Amino acid sequence: KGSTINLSSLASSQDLQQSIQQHLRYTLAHAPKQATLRDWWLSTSLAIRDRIMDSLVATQDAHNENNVRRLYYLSMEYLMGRMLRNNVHNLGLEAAVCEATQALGLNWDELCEQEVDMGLGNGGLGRLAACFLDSLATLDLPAVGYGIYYEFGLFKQDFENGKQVEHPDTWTTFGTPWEVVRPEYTQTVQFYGHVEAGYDDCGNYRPRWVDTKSVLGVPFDIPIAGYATKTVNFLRLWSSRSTEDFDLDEFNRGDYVEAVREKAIGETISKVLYPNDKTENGKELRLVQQYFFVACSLADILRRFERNNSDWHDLPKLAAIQLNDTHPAIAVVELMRILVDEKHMGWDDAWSIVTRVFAYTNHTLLPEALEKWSVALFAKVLPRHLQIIFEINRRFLDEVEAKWPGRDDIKVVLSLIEEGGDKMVRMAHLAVVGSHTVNGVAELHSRLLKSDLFPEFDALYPGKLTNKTNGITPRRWLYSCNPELSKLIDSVGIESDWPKNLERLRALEAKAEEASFQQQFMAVKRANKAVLAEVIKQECGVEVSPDALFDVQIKRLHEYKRQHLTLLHILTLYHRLLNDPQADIVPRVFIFGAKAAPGYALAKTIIHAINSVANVINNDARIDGKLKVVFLPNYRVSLASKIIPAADLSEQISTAGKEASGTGNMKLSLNGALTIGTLDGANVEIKEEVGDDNIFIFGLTVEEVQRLDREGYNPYHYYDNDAELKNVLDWLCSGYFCPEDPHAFEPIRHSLLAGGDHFKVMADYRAYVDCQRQVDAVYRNPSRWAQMAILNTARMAKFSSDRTIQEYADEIWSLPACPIQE
Ligand code: 26R
Repeated sequence: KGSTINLSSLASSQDLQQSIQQHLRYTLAHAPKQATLRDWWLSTSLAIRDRIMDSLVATQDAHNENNVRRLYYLSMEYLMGRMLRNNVHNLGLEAAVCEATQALGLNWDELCEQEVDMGLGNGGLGRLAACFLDSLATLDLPAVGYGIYYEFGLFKQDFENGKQVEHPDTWTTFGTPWEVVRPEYTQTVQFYGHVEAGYDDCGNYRPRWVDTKSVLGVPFDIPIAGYATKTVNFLRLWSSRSTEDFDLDEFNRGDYVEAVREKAIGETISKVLYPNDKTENGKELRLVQQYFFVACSLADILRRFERNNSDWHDLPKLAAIQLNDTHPAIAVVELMRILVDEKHMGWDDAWSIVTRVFAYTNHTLLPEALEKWSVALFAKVLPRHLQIIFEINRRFLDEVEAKWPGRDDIKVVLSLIEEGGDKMVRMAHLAVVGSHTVNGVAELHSRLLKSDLFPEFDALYPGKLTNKTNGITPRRWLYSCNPELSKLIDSVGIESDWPKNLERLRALEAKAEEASFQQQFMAVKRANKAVLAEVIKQECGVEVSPDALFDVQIKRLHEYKRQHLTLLHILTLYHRLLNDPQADIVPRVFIFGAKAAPGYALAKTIIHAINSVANVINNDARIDGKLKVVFLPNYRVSLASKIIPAADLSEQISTAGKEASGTGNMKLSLNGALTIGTLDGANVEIKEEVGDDNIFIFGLTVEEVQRLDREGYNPYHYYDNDAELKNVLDWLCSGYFCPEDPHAFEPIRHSLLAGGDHFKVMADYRAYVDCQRQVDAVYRNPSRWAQMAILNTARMAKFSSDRTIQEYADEIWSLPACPIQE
C-alpha cells in the first residue's frame, strides 16, 4: 500500500508470475494451455503460500528462541471463509499479484472466486474466532488457535420449492493450499474405560484410567499472516485417525473387515461440524469431539512448554488459554488430570496453576444454548474426568459454605452438578470456577451476565466477570471486501495505515456534510449495489434495481433474531401498495441470507414463508417492482463480503436481551449501512458511537421485556388491537402464499399467538413498522442519508477487533507483543 511500493512490486510481480507458473507445472503437473481456472487459483495460492512460509518459520523461530508467553485460543469453530485475497492483502502483495495474474492472462477477481470457503463454524462465534486470529497476528501477539479439522464444515444450503435442503460441504475434496500437515506432532487421546484405585510405591493414591479406547489426533496447520507485519501465527486443527492397535484383537482373529470398520469409528470424530447453535446436549459424539480436540491441544501446549521449561509452576507465566464459550471447558479438568495424575502434583498446587491459566468467554444467555452433559454420559466417556469434576465441586461448595453458611439453596444454584432425575454437569459453572476471568461480548450482555445469569458468582468472585466488546477485522470487512470504498478513503488523504488504525476514519466526519464527498460515497454504494444486483440475478433469477433501498438481514435463522418480524413488515408494505398503488413507499429490495439448523423446524418454516412471499411479490405486476424480496441461498463468509458493501439498511432487530453482541451489525455499519435495530447487544454501543441521530432505534428495552415476562405477556392483546397486524398475520397463514400447502405457515402463527410469542414479535411490530417509515423519510433525503452513512463508516473504530484483542491482551492475558525482525 502506498506509492513507494511500485518499484519493488514490479520485481515481486515477476517473481510471483514465475512462481505461479512453476507451481502449475511442478506441483499440479499442468501445461498452461490445459490449466483450468481452478488450477490457476491453486498455483497462485501456492505461490502466495511460499511467501507466507518464510515469515511463519521466522516467527515461530523467534517465539521459540525467546520462550515467549503465548495465548492459546481454544474454539470448536473457525469460520475462515476464503483465504487467498486476505493473505495477499495482509502481505502487501496486492499490486504484485494483480500484475502477475494479468500478465498470465487471468482475471484476479475471477481467480479468487474459485476458492471454496473454509466454513468450519456456524455463525457469530466461529467468525469472531477468525477475526481474532487476524488481529492477533496483526498486533504481533504470539498466539496459536486450536480447533477441529472437520472433514465436512457447515452444510451447503439449497432451496427446493422455497424450502431449505442441506448438502454436505465437501471443502476438502480437492485439498486446500493453506494447510501444512504435521504428522510429527500427532497426539494420542483416550476415551471410555474405567478407573481403578491404585497406590504408588510411597502409598499415595494413584487412580489408573484403564481399558480405554484411543485415537490419534493429526494436526493440520493453517498459517495466519498479520496485516503489514512480519508475524505469521498458525491455526492448528486436529484430525482424528484410528490407532493401529485400536482393534488389534479382531484383526488377529482374522476379522479383517470388522477391524477396518472399527477403524472408521476413530475417523468419525472429526468428520462433521454439528450444524446447531442451540443445543447438542446429550450427543455423545459432540462430547467426544470436545474432549478430543481439547486433549490434543493441551498435550501440544504442554509439549511446547516442556521444550524450554522444567517447572510446572511456570506454566501460568508462559501460557494463557482462552475458552471460546464452554465448548472446550473440559480443558480445565484435563489440565487437572495431567498435573495431578501424571505429574503427581498436589491438588491445591495444581488448582492454583489451572485457575491462573484459563479464562472463559460467554457468548449467549439463551438457556437452551447453555451446555449440560449428563453425569451418566460423562461416566461412560470420561470416567476419570467425572471424578475430578466431583472433587472440584466438593471443594467449590466448601467455598460457598464459607461465604454463605447454611445456605443450601445457593449451593443448589451454584453447584457444578444439577441435581434431579437426570444429573447434569453444568459446563458454564465449570468454566467460571476454573477461570481467573470471565467475559461477556458487549456491555449490555456482560451486565446481564452479572445480574441475571451469574449473580451469585459475581458476589462470590467480585471482579471476575468482565466485558470485552466484540470487534471485526477491518482488513476483511472493509479493505478487502469493499475496494471501491477503500480507494475513496485513500483518495481523500486519510493515512494509508487505516486498516490497522481504524481511528483514522474519524477524519471522514469533516467531509460528511460536503456535497461532493456525499456524492462520491453514494456512487461507491451504488456501484456495489449494481454488482450485488448481478449476483442476485444469477442466484435468485430476480431483477432488482440498484436505485431501490437495499434492506439487508444476514445472520443465522433464529426466532430471537426475528426474521419473521421483517416478513410481517414486508407483508404490511405489500398490502398497503395493493390497497393504494400510489402509497408513499420507498422502493425496497429485501435481501435475506440465513441458514437454519437442520432440526429447527420453525426456522425452516420461516425460510419457506419468506421464499413463498418473495415468489408472489416478485411476480406481482400491480406493484410495479416497488418491492422485491430475495433470499440468497447458502449464506456464508464469501457471500457476506459481497452483500455487506452493497447494503443501505442493516436489520439488527433481535428481542432486547437475547443477542449477546452481534458482529454483522458492525460490518454493515462500517460499510456505510444505517442500522435499524433494538437496544440489544452491541447495537447499544453502535448507537453511542454513531450518535442517536445516525441510527434507527425502536422497540422494547430489556427492562420492558423483563417486565412483560414478570407481569404476564399476552400476544393476543396486540393481535386484537392492531388491525393491520391482525390482517397481515392472517394473510400470511391464509394459504394465499402457498396454495399447494395452505397450512404450511400455521406454525408461525401458532408461535406468535397460542405459543406465547416468547420473542415479543407482536409487541414490537408497531414500533418497527413506524420506525421503517422514518427510514423511508430519511432515504428520500439523499444528502441526509449520505451524511448518516458516512458518519457510520467514520465512527466504527471501536469495533475493530484490534481494539478488542488489545483489551484481551492487556486485561486478561497480560500478553506482550513480539515484533518479528526483518
Ligand atoms: C451448545 C452448542 C450446540 C452451541 C451453542 C451456541 C454451539 C454454538 C453456539 C453459538 C453461539 C454461542 C454463538 O454463536 N453466539 C454468538 O456469538 C457471537 C460472537 O460473540 C455474538 O456476536 C452473537 O450475538 C452470539 O449469538
